[in-house]
Amino acid sequence: MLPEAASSYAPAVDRVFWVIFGLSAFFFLLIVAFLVYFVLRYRNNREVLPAFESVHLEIAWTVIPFVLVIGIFYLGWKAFVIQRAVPEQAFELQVNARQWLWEFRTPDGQVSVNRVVIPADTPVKVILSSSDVIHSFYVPAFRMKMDAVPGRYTYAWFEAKPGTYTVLCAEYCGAAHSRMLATLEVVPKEEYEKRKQPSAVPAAATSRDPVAWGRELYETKGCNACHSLDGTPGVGPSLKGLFGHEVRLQDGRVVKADENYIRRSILDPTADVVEGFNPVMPPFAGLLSEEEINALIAFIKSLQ
Ligand code: HEC
Ligand SMILES: [Cu+2]
Repeated sequence: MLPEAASSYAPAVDRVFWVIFGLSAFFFLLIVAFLVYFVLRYRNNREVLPAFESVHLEIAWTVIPFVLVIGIFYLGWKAFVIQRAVPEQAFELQVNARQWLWEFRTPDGQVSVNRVVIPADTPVKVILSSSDVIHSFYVPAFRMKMDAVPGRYTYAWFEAKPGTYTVLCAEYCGAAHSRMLATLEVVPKEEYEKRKQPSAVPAAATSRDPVAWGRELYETKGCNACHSLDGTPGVGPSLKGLFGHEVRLQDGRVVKADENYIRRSILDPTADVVEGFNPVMPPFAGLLSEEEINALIAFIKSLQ
């Protein structure tokens, strides 16, 4: 009755569904059965029944639902935690949503629209962004759904068996989200290595290697005036080894330099000022396209 369960955690999600469904069906039938019984049994009864109290009954109808609800929470929590904890060394699939299509970018440089080939039996981290409005990346066969939100990155992951799966946009608040269909072609690892093709989109900027493009932007946008690549601090901190490390900020917070942090540091530098530096970096909001920001982040990531 449910769609094929094609990701590693789909059975855990289905278990929660069936438990909740089963409990709901059981109590629905029980209540309807009593309802029908009482309606028939007391249909001619005019006398007022004496008041009835039972401490045992009250304890039972408090404790039993409590145990059931906590049980549902426990199962749901277990499935949720698996979905949020991305395994190390995952294959990073960048997905950018736009009115009205999905743009995919794989670590080996494939760029494509509405169709992507990815390896099977490999943890795949989906890093979502949006160029315009909120979209929602939904793969029913994986039991996976995550919003793509303009101005930030969100993530989800899956490990799928080989097959061809449909991606839907589950954000139904605009004209054509429901037509944003894409296909994930999950193929065995060896076949993936063979099928890796150069970009399917010939368009100028989008098919460029993001790391090389990011390096070029680092120079043309003047980042090199303040940021070195060799670890020596200048006007600003060196970008070498930044990604994935912890950064101590002026206001005492310690944050992890992930994609969102780097994005914010570029677009709105005074939001997180690095300890020991003056807030002199100009904000780049509005000066870089979404693709350029992604390229700069890919470049900074490569500086390990
Ligand atoms: C005028 C000098 C200047 C320019 C130009 C500049 N920055 Fe900065 N940048 C800084 C300073 C100073 C800081 C540290 C203070 C802060 O966090 O605002 C910083 C912080 C950062 C950080 C956070 C670093 C960390 O260690 O946490 C990143 C990432 C960054 N800049 C990227 C860029 C990129 C990409 C560009 C080019 C598009 C750029 N910067 C251009 C001066 C500059
Ligand atoms: Cu959409």
